[in-house]
Amino acid sequence: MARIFSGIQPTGIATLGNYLGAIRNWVALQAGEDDCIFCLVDLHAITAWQEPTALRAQTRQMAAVLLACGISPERSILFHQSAVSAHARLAWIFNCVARIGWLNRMTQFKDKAGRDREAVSTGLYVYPNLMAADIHAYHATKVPVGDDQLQHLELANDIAEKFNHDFGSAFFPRIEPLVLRESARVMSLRDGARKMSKSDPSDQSRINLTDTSESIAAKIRRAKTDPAPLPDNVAELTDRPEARNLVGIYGAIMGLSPAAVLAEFGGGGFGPFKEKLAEALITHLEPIARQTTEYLDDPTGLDTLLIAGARRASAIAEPIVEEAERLVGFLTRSDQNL
Ligand code: AQP
Repeated sequence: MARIFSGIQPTGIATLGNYLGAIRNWVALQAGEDDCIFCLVDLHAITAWQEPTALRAQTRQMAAVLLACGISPERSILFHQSAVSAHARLAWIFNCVARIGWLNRMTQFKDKAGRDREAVSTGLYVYPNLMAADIHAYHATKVPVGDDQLQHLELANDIAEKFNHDFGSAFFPRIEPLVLRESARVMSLRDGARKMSKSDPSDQSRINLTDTSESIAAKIRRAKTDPAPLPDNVAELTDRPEARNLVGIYGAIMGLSPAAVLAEFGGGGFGPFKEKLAEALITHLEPIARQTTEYLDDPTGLDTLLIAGARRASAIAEPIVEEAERLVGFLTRSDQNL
């Protein structure tokens, strides 16, 4: 039996991209025999500016969405990262293990920092070290990730290898990326070249998992497309990012390959296809939005679940991180015999 760790940033309302690319895979993983730990990574969230009041609300909201999607607080451990100090403590050790040259190669930092690299937080730069700590604090060995996170996982393995070498132990195990099924990468509804993102300034660019049926229908109706009808074969989607994205979303929701979607809609205009797509999304997402509201109506119940999750997470991470601290040479409680 292995331990699976994955996280999501409470930087806004979870999107259809988060759902198809991550959350529904997490729900499916719960049917297996591995232990599952799902974390609301608020420490990662503040690598970019978050309004404090909004961050608190978004953390509860993300918990509610995950529960509504089917994450079970009994089967899995669900908690927020800042409630378990082991993450930050191990991340600091990893800041001192990872090399600047390793972080300089991280393409996600380059993408997220953009042209204004001098002005972003140092937290954004060391974000991969914290991600390594998130996983290694639990000796987790399986991590479900999208393609964009593979480089960070390789870094997490490099950090573990150097730690093990420097401190003469085989303490941290290797991590394997978990690629479950063809993980859907969902793109913005306004620009097929950019991924759908919960912190995109344009609400029209994304489907939020809490959107009303009317809002979903309107966003899909307005989604950017091109003037040509839908093609008959998948190869012809290559240079049509917006069409490819909508076909991909419909396929992911309906459990169909893009070829099967085109067999049904190829040759037709976007109008009728968009209607079917909106219908499928509403059927799938409406129960999630409804249950999210129910969870949010009981913030005390939600907090009780999160606190219980944090206790279970701490019980696993504390002895692991304390041993890492001991290996580094910190005077730990086990040395002090008090
Ligand atoms: N558009 C997407 N398509 C498929 N998968 C996606 N994920 C995010 N966007 C898409 C996956 O969702 C998980 C959690 O992501 P995250 O919150 O940790 O950070 P992110 O990847 O940066 O997601 P966002 O929505 O774009 O957040 P912001 O706007 O805050 O940067 C990850 O497994 C991710 O791959």
